Amino acid sequence: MENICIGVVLTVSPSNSSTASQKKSSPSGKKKVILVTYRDEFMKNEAVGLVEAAGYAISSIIDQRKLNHSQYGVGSGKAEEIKMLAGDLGTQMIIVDDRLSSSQAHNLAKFTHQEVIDRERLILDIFNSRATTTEAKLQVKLAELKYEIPRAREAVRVSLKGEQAGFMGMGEYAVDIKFRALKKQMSLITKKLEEAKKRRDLFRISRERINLPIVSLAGYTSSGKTTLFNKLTSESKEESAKLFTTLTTTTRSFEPIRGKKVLLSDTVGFISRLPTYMIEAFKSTLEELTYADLILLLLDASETFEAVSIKYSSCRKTLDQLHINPAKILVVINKLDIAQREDEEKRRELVSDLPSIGISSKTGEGLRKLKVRIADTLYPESASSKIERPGSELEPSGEEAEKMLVEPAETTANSDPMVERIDMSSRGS
Ligand SMILES: Nc1nc2c(ncn2[C@@H]2O[C@H](COP(=O)(O)OP(=O)(O)OP(=O)(O)O)[C@@H](O)[C@H]2O)c(=O)[nH]1
Ligand SMILES: [Mg+2]
Repeated sequence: MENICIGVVLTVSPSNSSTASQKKSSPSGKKKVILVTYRDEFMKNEAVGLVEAAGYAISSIIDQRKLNHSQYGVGSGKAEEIKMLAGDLGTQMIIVDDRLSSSQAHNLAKFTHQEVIDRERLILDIFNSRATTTEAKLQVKLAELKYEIPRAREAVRVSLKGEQAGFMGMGEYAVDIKFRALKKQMSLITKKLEEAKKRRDLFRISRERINLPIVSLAGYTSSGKTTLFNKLTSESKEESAKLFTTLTTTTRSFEPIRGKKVLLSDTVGFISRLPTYMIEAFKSTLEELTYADLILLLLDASETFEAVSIKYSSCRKTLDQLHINPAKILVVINKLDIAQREDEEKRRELVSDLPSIGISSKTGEGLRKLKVRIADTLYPESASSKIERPGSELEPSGEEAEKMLVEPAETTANSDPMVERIDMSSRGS
């Protein structure tokens, strides 16, 4: 997962804007962008999904074999082509589907007169728009700072060498102050996140007091985790084809089989080519997975076998990074109602090292079997000993148990003045 990029920092604004007469937004009011991605179908599709999730309208897609040319990321001939295209289409932004250095982004923005962002900035934008709880907001801010600081350093270095106009138009003294402020924000956020982690730990301990087994949903973004969660717990959390719909963990209890109660957690989805610092920033959320007794790893069977295969290995890698014991994983092949039936055999082969089960969270196909599987795995003892896991004498009453399930992080970010005070607006400034 960490095998890739780390994008550009200072999101760079164009030095002057292109023809004022052209419409900068699509009929739907969305910002018009040019997406520069790879020729690989999987990467291209994923990039399109990310851009759409961020709420931009793609005016044109340019695919390239390489995006690591030193001056602009793309080659100079391609940069020229993009500049013309941007003028013709009246776009506002170029999104490059990889990591760009600060100077690459700056050069491309200056040359094309477009705002330029890279893949990581795009993901951060999506996270930003999705984060609703204090903890999620703080996690995103931390990831943003980790993204910004090294790039700001690079921008200063280049600026001092006289190769690039001053860092955000600032003098050296102002730059120094800005850096100190960024660092201070980072340590404040880290402290806040540690406090949130403590609250999360307390919450976990209270869950342990309930002494119910924990089932966690894991899987690539959009694999259907929340749809399954809602189906099993009768909840109504947001489900959407957009990537990264869920950013915070929700836990609810349900009975897969009468009398055999378990806790079910829905959490943030995975994506490939995510840099380590982003995983780090979301660590406490992802760590929830490490406490699960059973992990349902969802795969989206409606996708091509190539996509299923890439996503599966990406998820396994992430679970490995979190030191999850594979013996706890049950692979759930979801969306059977719209599955690529001809790939069934290959899919089974792909996941053959782990137990697996096929379902449709939408139609309910296979859900009974899944529930029995969950109950059998978590309550292997005979039916008569159902709820009596070790220490169950501590088990609180049903009502008390439900109270303990109120997430610690479910406050809105607005209730935390700290989040409001954070200013990351180097973008476009
Ligand atoms: N046809 C069909 N669609 C499904 C099924 N399960 C989920 N979906 C759709 O897939 C899309 C993604 O579902 P979500 O439940 O939001 O996916 P998620 O894994 O929670 O995604 P993130 O929160 O982004 O990580 C939604 O449009 C769902 O309606 C299924 O079994 N069949
Ligand atoms: Mg979700």
